[in-house]
Amino acid sequence: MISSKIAIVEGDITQQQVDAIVNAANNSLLGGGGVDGAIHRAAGLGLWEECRRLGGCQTGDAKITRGYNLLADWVIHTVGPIWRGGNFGEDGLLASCYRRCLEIATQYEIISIAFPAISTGAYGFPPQRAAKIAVKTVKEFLENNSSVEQVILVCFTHGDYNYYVSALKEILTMDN
Ligand code: AR6
Repeated sequence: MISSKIAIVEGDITQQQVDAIVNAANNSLLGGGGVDGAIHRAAGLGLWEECRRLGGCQTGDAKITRGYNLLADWVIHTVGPIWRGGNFGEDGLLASCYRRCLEIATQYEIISIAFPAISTGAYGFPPQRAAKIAVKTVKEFLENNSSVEQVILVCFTHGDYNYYVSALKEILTMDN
């Protein structure tokens, strides 16, 4: 059952005990605020030094590093779209972030992975719309790939948690 592979939790992604956590980074991959800042603080300087060697990342794409001082062995850095009203390919780019992270996870034989709500902070993507895209993209990926066994969608606020729970319920009902 796909639904048993997707968990929604409220909390801090740096505290998740998973093989990989996803970072909502920017094109430079050199750190920033929000979840990016929290991950770099928790991981330590080694993460920044490895990121520096990656040469940045395109919006909608992802790159992997080690996790350094984090509980997770890996960090998959992805760059979400900046919300510009919805007519600039934002939905597709956001879906691409989730898909690319899961593709990389598969390549690295990562079994469990935690995602933050990519683009919904500093990048201004409407959170309810982002939650629907996140849930749909993860579900579709898990239907077609079997190596990732656990996807944790980590919400920093209770409001986001409610959006995710509704989005997951909606998508699972559509299947019945
Ligand atoms: N654990 C889980 N989620 C968190 C955490 C945390 N510790 N901290 C914040 N969030 P944002 P973006 C949530 O702004 O919108 C950075 O400066 C937050 O509540 O971190 O993709 C980068 O360097 C929100 O729901 O990422 C980029 O320049 C979500 O994480 C830019 O921000 C994403 O918010 C990327 O913006």
